[in-house]
Amino acid sequence: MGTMVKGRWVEEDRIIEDGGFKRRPSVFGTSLASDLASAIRTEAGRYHLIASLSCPWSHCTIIARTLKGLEREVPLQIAGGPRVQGYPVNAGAAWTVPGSDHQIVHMHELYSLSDPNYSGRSTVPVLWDSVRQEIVSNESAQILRLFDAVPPSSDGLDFTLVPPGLTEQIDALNQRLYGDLSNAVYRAGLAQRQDLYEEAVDQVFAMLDDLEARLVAQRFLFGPVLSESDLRLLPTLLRFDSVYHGHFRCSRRRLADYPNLWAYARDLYAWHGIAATTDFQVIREGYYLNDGAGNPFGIVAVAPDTDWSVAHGREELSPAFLFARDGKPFEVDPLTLQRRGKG
Ligand SMILES: N[C@@H](CCC(=O)N[C@@H](CS)C(=O)NCC(=O)O)C(=O)O
Repeated sequence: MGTMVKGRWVEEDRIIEDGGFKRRPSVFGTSLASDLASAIRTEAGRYHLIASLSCPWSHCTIIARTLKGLEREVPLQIAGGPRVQGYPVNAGAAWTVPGSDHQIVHMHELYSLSDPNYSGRSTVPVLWDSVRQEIVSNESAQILRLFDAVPPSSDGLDFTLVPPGLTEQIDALNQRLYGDLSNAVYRAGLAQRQDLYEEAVDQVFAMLDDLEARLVAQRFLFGPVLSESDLRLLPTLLRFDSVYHGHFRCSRRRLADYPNLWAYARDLYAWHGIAATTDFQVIREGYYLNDGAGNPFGIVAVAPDTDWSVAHGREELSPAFLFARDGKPFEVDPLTLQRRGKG
């Protein structure tokens, strides 16, 4: 896969160094305007999310958009299809950039529209400002936090995934989830050296073992209340048995071999709107046809024989809660995202 040098696409891969996969830091959106979150609610249709259904970083922004009730405010453009020059924006067909007459086919064209001198990878997800004609952010962690800060609509549920008092712990766990699991599976799958591959695999399973133990007695990562860390973890679990176990050679165990983690993943999958953001066939095709070397004939693995809709039984541990913005938890029905009980 190529990259951008001074606003132009070059067919040169700079993601492998000394046999190991290095993901570059995102460069847009290093600091965001403080009024951006409220602008997202009040200026419906101004900001657009361009994201891929197979990419786990994209997936957590798509899930946050759904849980936060931003479908109308933030239109979604699905980037996907054969990667001729990186990600196509519209399955290879022309796409009119919102707020302009520009027609583009590849993601990298959006990057050079935003910054004609851009050098770096043209990754998804991207949050696009159709008024200023620029990328607001190309970092999923930042987009996720931004969506969380958007005030609720008049009839929407007011909650936060990052309550005051828990921010540091959430940040610390997110960092481990990224380094030891969500990005480590890529380091395993894209490694060009046996030792680096094995090191990454060891990290992945040490982290899964930790998470399994953490989830024995509590419903979510921070107890009975859903937090941002749960949303950061879920996309990797959704892809584990379908893709990472086989294609990325994280083959020591399957998600389905971890009773608590597997039930936890099904619990989250059942939350309002999340299943509809998940297309396992598109996920498998996205990876097997585009990500990772060693699949010269483009064979897409068949789906594992696991059923995401089997009852998870996690309500026996506790009801499900969300945090109000003042940090007080309140009970919700995960299936409808409606408040339960009084208040
Ligand atoms: N730090 C970024 C990473 C995003 C990322 O690496 N996305 C991958 C797809 S899963 C991508 O767009 N790769 C294309 C490329 O590197 O050229 C984020 O979390 O938003």
